[in-house]
Amino acid sequence: MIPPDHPRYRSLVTRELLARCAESGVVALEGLTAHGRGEAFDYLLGEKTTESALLAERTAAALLLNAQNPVISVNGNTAALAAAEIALLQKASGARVEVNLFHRTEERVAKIEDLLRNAGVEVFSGPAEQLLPLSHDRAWCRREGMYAADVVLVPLEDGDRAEVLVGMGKTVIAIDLNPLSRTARMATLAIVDELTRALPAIATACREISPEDRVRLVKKIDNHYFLSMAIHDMTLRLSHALD
Ligand code: PTJ
Repeated sequence: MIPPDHPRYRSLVTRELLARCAESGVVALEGLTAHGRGEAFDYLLGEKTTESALLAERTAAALLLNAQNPVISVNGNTAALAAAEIALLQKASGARVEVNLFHRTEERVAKIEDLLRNAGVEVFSGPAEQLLPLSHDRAWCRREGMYAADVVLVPLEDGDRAEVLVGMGKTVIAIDLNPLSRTARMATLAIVDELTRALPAIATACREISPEDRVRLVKKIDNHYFLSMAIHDMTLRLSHALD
């Protein structure tokens, strides 16, 4: 039992949730270490959304709303942490939601799809094909889903798929607390923020963004700016950590 007055209450509850989801097979065991890496970077951000991350979130909203076939890709960690937030973002953006896994089994796909549906997500499912040029199981996706998408949101990605999707001419939005990760650097737009803060911020922006901003924000997306601002904010915080 985690006492609510524990100073790290939220973090501990989240870990407990992920441990339970690992036991049930929704989260891959490897997903627990991925979460730990994310937590470490979030410490460096002060566990809050920075100004530049908020701008990236508004830009992501513009990209999703301007897209013809936007797709939100969901893995085990994302489903466990943020199924309800995915449902809200789907409503606000009109994007398809598709499960795509690195540690893929049909059983895990079904469990994650069920979890999403129970949270109100309309899941784009059905038979997947090995359509992406990748030598691992993230290659499996749906022809009318991720394969046909023009904009793909990839939270907590594991690396080379972002590069492949960009190579296929797609716009890739990553959510990744690590601004040094391959995913963050390969993406068209990296949101360096924690998943459960980033998704509601994108959904809110989808509802509030003006038609002018929808055009203005996507005119010239400078991912280097977003990454360097995240590194700058982390460095600043580190240099004043013991003040
Ligand atoms: O469910 P599967 O089988 O598809 O597997 C999913 C994992 C997460 C295991 C897989 O994609 C993986 O191995 O990911 P990586 O390479 O560890 O990358 C995950 C990235 O997400 C890391 O850079 C973390 O810093 C970041 N991250 C972890 N938790 C969060 C996060 N970013 C934002 N919010 C978080 N909560």
